[in-house]
Amino acid sequence: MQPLIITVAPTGAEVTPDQTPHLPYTAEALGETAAACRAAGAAMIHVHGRLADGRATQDVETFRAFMAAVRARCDLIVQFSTGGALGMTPEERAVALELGPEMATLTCGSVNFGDGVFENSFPIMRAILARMHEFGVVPELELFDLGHLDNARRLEREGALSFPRHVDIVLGVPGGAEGSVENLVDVVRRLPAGCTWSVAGIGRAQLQLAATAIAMGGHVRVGLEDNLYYAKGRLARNEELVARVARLAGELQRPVATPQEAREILGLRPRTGS
Ligand code: KMH
Ligand code: ZN
Repeated sequence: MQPLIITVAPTGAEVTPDQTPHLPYTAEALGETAAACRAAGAAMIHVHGRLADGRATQDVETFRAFMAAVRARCDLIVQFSTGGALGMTPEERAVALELGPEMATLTCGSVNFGDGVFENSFPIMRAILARMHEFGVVPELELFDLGHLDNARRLEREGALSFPRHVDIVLGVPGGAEGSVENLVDVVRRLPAGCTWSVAGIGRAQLQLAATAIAMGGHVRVGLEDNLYYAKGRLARNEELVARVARLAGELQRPVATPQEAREILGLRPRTGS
């Protein structure tokens, strides 16, 4: 099996600072969290922007400062969100790609998201992909529902996307595919040859699906964007969630990837300087 790539999604767009004292929503806090998660075993960081008061933003200058704060402290792969927050326009979501992060997410279809809708029509997906191509950003395909893989294959047939790709299977969003081992196995079984994959289990599904992915040879995403708790009633710090996955991998005799090993696995260029 490949070394395990652990991605941390430390902030997201929907979690608010009043829900947890551990949300790193400033550049300084994000940088410190990145360094702590790197030390705990993470290889990649999934970045959302926040304003000083904690509100979500996809603004270029915020992403510039957040990326610099991470890069000043560690060598994690920096992956930008293009999902942003519910209700943002596609242009707003994709504007910071001009900074050329190594990777960015592409959600492969619309999905109910709590009481709202996370909108990803084909025109939106094509526009975000075109911007990624323009700035040489490698997409990570986010699948929130079982038909999203079929949407990605349609984009491939159109020539907008090529496989194999790295795919993140997000399970347990209220409105998306349930966070079950059955759903994970179903999607993994249908992935095109050569794809690598990770699972992001939402809420209580995070731990069980992380353990399953380690055993299956996949990769894992954890963090407060997806799950606020370390255990019932006990709020988590991002680095604790990363460290627990790294320990589980150790018990299962699966090595944990450094960022440079993860770059090789994901076909990214080796990082030189900042
Ligand atoms: N905030 C969610 C509506 C992504 O980062 O690419 C979408 C999201 C996906 O978080
Ligand atoms: Zn996200």
